[in-house]
Amino acid sequence: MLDSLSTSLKDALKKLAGRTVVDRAAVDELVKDLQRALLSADVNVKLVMELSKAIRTRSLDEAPSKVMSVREHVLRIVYQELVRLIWASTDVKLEPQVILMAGLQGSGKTTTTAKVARYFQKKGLKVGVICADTFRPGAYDQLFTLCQRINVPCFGNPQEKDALAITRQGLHSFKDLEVLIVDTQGRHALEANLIQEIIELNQLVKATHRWLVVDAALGQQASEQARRFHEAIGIDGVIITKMDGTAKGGGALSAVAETKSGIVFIGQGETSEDLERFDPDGFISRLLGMGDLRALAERAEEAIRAGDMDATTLMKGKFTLRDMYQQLEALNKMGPLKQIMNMLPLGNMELPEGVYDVTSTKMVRYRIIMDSMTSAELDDPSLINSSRMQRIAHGAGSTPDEVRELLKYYKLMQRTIKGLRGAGGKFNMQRLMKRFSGMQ
Ligand SMILES: Nc1nc2c(ncn2[C@@H]2O[C@H](COP(=O)(O)OP(=O)(O)O)[C@@H](O)[C@H]2O)c(=O)[nH]1
Ligand SMILES: [Mg+2]
Repeated sequence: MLDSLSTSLKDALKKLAGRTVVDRAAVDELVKDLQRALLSADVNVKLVMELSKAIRTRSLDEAPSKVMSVREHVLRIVYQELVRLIWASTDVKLEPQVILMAGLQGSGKTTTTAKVARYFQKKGLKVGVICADTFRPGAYDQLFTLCQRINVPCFGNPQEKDALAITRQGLHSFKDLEVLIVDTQGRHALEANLIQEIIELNQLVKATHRWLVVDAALGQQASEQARRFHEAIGIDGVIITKMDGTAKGGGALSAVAETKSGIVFIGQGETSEDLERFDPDGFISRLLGMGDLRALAERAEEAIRAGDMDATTLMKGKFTLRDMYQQLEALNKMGPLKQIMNMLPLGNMELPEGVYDVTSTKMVRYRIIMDSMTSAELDDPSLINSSRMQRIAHGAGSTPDEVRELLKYYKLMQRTIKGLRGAGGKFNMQRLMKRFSGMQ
């Protein structure tokens, strides 16, 4: 999907690799490349200009963190601005609901109706589909066949010309099902009677959601449809179809986002499986070829939950061996520490090299050593003199050297924490992580 856009964005960013300073010429060149890529994906000129301006100013004005390379610094900004450009996603609740599908003829409504039915079916809900298209010949057969393939009941009546009557019957006969999806008719243009019919259908079915289906090939023109249907029935979600077949998807996405209608799904193929939940973060990450970052951010969040880091203790200035262990445990859950630290927006903080060196095997050893310390020693490691060290080592089947190493590491961590507190005023791991996940 959007392969050429993705390739040109990645190429543009590649040019920054190995640079040590963010200079104006490099940023200008990057911005020009980005503009070219976005415009050829049919993104609106005004949006492209706004985006370029934001990227240029932020890249030059914001101080790059010492632990981030120039490329990472700019990549992060490009990423955030692109997400902002298409930031429009909506919730899909897994509960009983009626969904009205709107859109012009040929946009992919019927195909998408089956895809959406399949989506809810896979989530374990009882789904039924109603064919309210009495305009297009063969509309019922088309929907019926698609539904048959995925084993979803389809209600319709090719003899009946009144869409409201069919829908009324459909609602009645499917009253025991949980999710009902109503496929409606579309004409070639936004005709007044088409709009009138969908208004009446919407009132009749008391739709929980009104989703608009638009063809990605429309590019930025998608916004006109989104606006018209929104005025009529209050569109609360857009599905962009045929992303697999056009280079203009970027235009459709940004145009729809601009109308403030959330994008629910993206269709990218003709079978009922070719539907993807739209999520701006993941989408842009993949576009820029940085899928890992998101996964990493998710792991960071999990670690916060699991590690239960007590930021307040750290703030109060007391940092015990117990705290250290907790920190290490939490950080280790996230994967290679160094990689994570490189991505954290730590300002101009430089972490001592040794902080990265604790492996999980080491941690197990440290845990055993700490288990043979007394409570008082854990709270106040300065109590540990050489005779205590002997005792601890003996109890843990270890050597005094290893105990000394643990204490040395503890001091290093303590200094680091103090440094963080001094540098940032406030040290709050949770906040740090939040900022980190904000750049997913
Ligand atoms: N490649 C591709 N084709 C699609 C997609 N969605 C729909 N189509 C095709 O677009 C054509 C029109 O789709 P249809 O569902 O009948 O549109 P409707 O008139 O809005 O109901 C059909 O040939 C579909 O197979 C998609 O995401 N990708
Ligand atoms: Mg149709």
